[in-house]
Amino acid sequence: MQMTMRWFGAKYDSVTLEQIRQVPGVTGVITTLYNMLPGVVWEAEAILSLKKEVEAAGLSVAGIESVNIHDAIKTGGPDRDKYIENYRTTLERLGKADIHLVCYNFMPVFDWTRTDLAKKRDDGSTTMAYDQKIIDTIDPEAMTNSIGAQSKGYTLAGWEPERLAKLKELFDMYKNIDGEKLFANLHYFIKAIMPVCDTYNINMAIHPDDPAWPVFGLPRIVTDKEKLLRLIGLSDNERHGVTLCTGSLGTNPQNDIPGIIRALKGRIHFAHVRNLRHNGPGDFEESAHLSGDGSLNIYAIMKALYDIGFDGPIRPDHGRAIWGEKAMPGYGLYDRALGAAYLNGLWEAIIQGGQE
Ligand SMILES: [Mn+2]
Repeated sequence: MQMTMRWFGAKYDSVTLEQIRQVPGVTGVITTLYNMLPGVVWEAEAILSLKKEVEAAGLSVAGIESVNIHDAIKTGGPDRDKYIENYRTTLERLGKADIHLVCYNFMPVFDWTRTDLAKKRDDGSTTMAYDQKIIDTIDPEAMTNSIGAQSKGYTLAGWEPERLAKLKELFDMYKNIDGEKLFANLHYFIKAIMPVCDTYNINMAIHPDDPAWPVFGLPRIVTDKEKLLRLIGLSDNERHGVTLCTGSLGTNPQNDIPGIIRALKGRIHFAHVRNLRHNGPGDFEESAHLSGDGSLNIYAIMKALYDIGFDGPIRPDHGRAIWGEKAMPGYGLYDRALGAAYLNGLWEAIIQGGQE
């Protein structure tokens, strides 16, 4: 595996490439052209200059998270072929720039949902949290406004204000889209892009839905082992794979994550490994990575990844806000660096333990 951290670009991120370079064992970043709205074709020059900037800092571009999918593709709208063609062109340009991993999601309207971006924990740190009881009392607009108000001025990934300004329109687009239609639209998209992925050796890694159940009545199709296996079955092509996100799948305590990892052998192209603590049904908060701080067994997760021969990038995903750091919620340097070091330690112990 390759240990990485997400980096949003010099204009958007409070963390620098120079800082990331000093986290032991981190050799690459997962990045994106953060100002690109879903549907637009990425300029080859912009891709190359991003790559040059990362490499000048002594790191590699291990993958792109994300190239976002236009709502016309997700809803199967009349102009979806135009947007799929744009997506194919972007993939082609990424491939030509020697970038071979793309993470994306197929969630309607919202990329991810939280009710609190800075919940205070006992140790004085703050973290992102979700409570279904709160969601049940508000409407999507109230949640969007509350997320915006808590974002500390940062643009949050997947919460593009330009898109969410048209929230009502977006919900109307998905009015007649149930899980089956969404799944069929994903199938159409995968079939259309696989030939380009073959030509340029690009692994596509779909991110699970977060949280792993329907929010505001919007359908969810990537939430558990059964759905993941059905999804993988859409194409025999191994380039069609998943981002194994423990924090998203882990929102449902019924999900046996090491079991899911073993079932997806060969199709996990990218891993987000973090922990969370369940406080009650539909109520969780993002904890420190350490197994003892949350509800997931992170050792068992890393061991399962090792056992299936996982060799893609891993990132510690989110972190808590600690030591007074001012950063985008979930994406400060300190706790993610602790997370990366911990995951690297587990990996080393697994390898060395196996040699005894
Ligand atoms: Mn994730």
